[in-house]
Amino acid sequence: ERTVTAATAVKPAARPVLPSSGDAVVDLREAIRAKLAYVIGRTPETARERDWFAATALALRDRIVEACMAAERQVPNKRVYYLSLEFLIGRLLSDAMNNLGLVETTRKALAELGVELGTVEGAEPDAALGNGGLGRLAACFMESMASIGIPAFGYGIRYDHGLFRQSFEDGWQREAPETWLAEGNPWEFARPAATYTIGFGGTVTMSMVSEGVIRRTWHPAETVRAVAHDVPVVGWRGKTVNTLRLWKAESESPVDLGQFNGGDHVGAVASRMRAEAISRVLYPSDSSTAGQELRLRQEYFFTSASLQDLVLRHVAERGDVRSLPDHAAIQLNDTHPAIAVPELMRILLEDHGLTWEDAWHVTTNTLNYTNHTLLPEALETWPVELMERLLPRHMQIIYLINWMHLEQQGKSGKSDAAHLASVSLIDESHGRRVRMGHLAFHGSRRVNGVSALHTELMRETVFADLHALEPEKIVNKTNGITFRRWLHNANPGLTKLAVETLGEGVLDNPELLKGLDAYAEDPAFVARYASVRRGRKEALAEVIYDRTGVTVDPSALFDVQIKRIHEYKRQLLNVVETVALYQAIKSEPHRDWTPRVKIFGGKAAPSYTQAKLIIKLAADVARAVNDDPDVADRLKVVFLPNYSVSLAEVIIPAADLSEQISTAGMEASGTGNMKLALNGALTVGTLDGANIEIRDHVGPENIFIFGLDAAGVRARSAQPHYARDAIWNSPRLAAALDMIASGRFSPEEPNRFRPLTDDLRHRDQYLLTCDFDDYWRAQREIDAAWNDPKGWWKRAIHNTARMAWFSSDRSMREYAEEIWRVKTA
Ligand code: B1H
Repeated sequence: ERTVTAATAVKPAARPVLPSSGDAVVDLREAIRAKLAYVIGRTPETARERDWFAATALALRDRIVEACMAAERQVPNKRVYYLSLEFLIGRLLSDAMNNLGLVETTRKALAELGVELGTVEGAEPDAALGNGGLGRLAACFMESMASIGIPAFGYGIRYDHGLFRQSFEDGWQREAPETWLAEGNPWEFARPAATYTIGFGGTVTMSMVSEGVIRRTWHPAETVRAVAHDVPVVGWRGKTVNTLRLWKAESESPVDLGQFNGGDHVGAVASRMRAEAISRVLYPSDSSTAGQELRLRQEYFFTSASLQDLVLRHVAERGDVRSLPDHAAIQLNDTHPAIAVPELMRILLEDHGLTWEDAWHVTTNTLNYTNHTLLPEALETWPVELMERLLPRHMQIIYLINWMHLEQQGKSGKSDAAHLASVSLIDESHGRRVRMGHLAFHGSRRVNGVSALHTELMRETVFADLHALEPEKIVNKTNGITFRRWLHNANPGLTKLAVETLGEGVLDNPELLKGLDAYAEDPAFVARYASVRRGRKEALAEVIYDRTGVTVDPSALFDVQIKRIHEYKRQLLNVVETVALYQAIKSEPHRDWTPRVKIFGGKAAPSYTQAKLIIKLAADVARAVNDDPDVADRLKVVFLPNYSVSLAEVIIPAADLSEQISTAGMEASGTGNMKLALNGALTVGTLDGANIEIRDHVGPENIFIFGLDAAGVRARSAQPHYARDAIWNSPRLAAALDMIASGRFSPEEPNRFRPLTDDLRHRDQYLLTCDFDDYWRAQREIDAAWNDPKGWWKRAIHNTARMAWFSSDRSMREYAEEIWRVKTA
């Protein structure tokens, strides 16, 4: 299956380059000491935490390189290329140590140097090169591909600034730039040799190559260089090392000396600034499109660099570009790289001289597309006028693809205007715009959704007409999460308990977690499981106190909603229920209310006014509730600032209850829901996204489902005045809304929350009012369940035991078999 070619004939060293003392701890200790001295330029006495982190990361990176070289360097039969504008990888140190089996070795090596491992881990900045679930999924997939032996490259952008840092000023979100690269990145290798030229703008000329054969050539007006920076991704037990290749934008000429010498010092670097702007910052919008020119430049920049790179590699290894589909599978993570369709066509036509038919065959047998959302505001379309200006050749190719596509419809007798308008790659309903979803769909071999429900809705809604033309094209690939990060690393206590109960094998095969079902009522096991949770809750209580000043009782129910702030995710439903609960406690202060801590975390897009107001409401409600002596310790509300991957790793093992309460049909999958259930939090959720499959796996008795399902949402949305009616029928909801609208939580600005309450009363697009009463019912059922600890722990343990299917290893095996047709190790 694997062959060696001339390109790799020079055998690299198969053994470590450094001499070994025979003692792993001593070797690593000395390696770290050497990095500190010779790379960082510090002594153990003068080193800061950040220096120790860099030295440790550099020493471990050597081990990753050695693992990579130790494996025979052969050309794999087929590689996967995962193109994503986002990779939300977070910290890499514990990942690397764990997968190399070096956690204890590193701990001891650092201890001998007088440094604590936890401190060093804490000094690593998060690589927040993503917004939320879509970017984190790409990171989990990269780790899983390396762990199950799929040869893969991830391709993305090396943003100087990842997702903004969030703080609260009197409860209002403030954004500050994130600076993860300020002190360099010890994990990456700059690869200036892998540099490509990316064009923008300009003109297209035509020339006659031979009788009747016309060649079009693009002459860009502006060019930018894409420089590769590689981060090695080491798999479980160090088996495979893959590469995350991130492109940095650089100018062709750093400074215009003529302008500089003429005294225009700013103008002299203007074109450099314009070029470098492309990889400067991650767009902070999740589930909606930015729609700006710079965003399209980012999309084309990284897509073109990635395709040039992989085509060059293919031709070097195999000689003929026509065999690309046999040796490469390209996955487009949402439509952000959908420009790959015309760009691959252009490369094949212009650089390799393929005929249109051959180029189309190669393209549509190499590309695949994952859709992540059906929300209309997130479906990318670009104005034709902008595309013509920025990417004139691509626009021509898109027109030609579309012309042939529509022509084909005519030939099959489907030429009515409504059908053609619906399947066309160009939307002509409000100005002319290119539909990137349609383009990706038409140019791909397989198109997948990310949960069973979402995939079904894709077939029924946005892609219904395209689906009818090619009914085999859409497949489902339910999302997953990497258990190495979200169980083994984030929750070592629970992992140790699982290993001691089930054996080491559970680390390699999560299906063995099912064995925990037998212990769900075993008093000794339950006591240990509960004590692990208690430890994590105490740790989280400390973090909460440090970051918010609020004291919480670790024996209370920790009720967690952590995710991007978005109206469809309905944090507002949770806050309104909090207000209703507050009113109920106030009116019966002596009842035995179940003590709860409502914990929120998540960022709002900086321009998303309504989402920011929801954060402010949560903060104002928190202030009122936390200070009210009538409530005492029975209800606390906290909003942790700057939610991130590393904060998620602290919150998730401490959660008792997981809030997954999106409007049914709107959350494509969710992956936080999987992380929380795996760690034993019970879910309160709607029948949306992967919640449905989680229910199927953990059992309906171990999850709290409420509210309308997707069909119910569709039906209710069609009814006039549904919000008014729902509020009329729910005195509890009406009272909570009145309290918020009255200014009770914002006496300094009584009308502050009117935009929220008015919207609920008059529009309520996300049907919060319709689901409120059933949500309240579910929450009170949860109160009662919490008061039966045996029953609660039994359910929690069943959750941990039955979540194995949600491993991203399973997702990646499904992609490998059914989409990529690539062998796993
Ligand atoms: C998801 C996005 C997204 N879906 C546009 N769509 C973006 C759309 O910057 N943009 O323009 C950024 C992100 N993100 C999420 O993907 C879904 O909402 C989740 O339900 C899903 O679990 C996740 C991974 O599939």
